[in-house]
Amino acid sequence: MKLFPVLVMLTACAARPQDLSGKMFTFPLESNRAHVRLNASRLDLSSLTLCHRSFTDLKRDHVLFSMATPVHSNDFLIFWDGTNKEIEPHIKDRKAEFGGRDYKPNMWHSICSTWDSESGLVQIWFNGLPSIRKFVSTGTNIVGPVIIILGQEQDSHGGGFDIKQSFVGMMSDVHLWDHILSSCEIQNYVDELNFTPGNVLNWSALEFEIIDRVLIENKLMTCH
Ligand SMILES: *[C@@H]1O[C@H](CO)[C@@H](O)[C@H](O)[C@H]1NC(C)=O
Ligand SMILES: *[C@@H]1O[C@H](CO)[C@@H](O)[C@H](O)[C@H]1NC(C)=O
Ligand SMILES: [Ca+2]
Repeated sequence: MKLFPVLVMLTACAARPQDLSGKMFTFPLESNRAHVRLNASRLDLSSLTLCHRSFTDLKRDHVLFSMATPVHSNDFLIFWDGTNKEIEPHIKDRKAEFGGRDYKPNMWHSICSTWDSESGLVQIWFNGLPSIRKFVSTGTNIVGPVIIILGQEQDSHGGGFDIKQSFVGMMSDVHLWDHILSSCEIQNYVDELNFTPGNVLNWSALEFEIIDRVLIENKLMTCH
């Protein structure tokens, strides 16, 4: 009899989106468990833009964003390859490699990635600087019961974490749109000016669940 009100309360908490403006997730230790699971409200994407800011001192491989479906564990993954010093967007288990980016430790980096299923082209904007557009995967949408995770890289749908690919540091301003943003919209995101929040993932109305040691803290600002 006592269970009923408790269950109602938990459901209400899980369903309520939170405004994380001015906040960040802090991933304070290396683990194969700590992560944040995000709930996307709609998913059938024929094109997309993902933007996020991250701050780390990791030199090894690490994940920045991991979206898996039962069919593709790397349906949409943003990964830093520490050996080859490349940012790698993976789409439908295929990857493109972008080297030559000044991915300095201990500072915020804004990374936006765009992809379109018709052309199959992926492009990244690293701190507002565009890459070339490379072919990765064409034809089919990203569709289905997706699981989106920050902090860990999925080798299976919702699991298969590897401590050597985990993220340690801070992450903020994660937005996902179901279309390709213009370069001006991306620049506004990078400069933290007015931009339309993501309509798939909206940092100002984020539904998420924290598993293990991840904290929500005020975003670090530099003193002007
Ligand atoms: C995600 O959010 C949608 C819309 O609010 C909701 O219907 C769905 O049950 C949620 N899914 C999970 C796994 O929490
Ligand atoms: C994002 O969330 C904010 C705060 O809840 C809301 O005002 C805005 O309309 C949302 N934007 C989108 C595109 O969902
Ligand atoms: Ca892995």
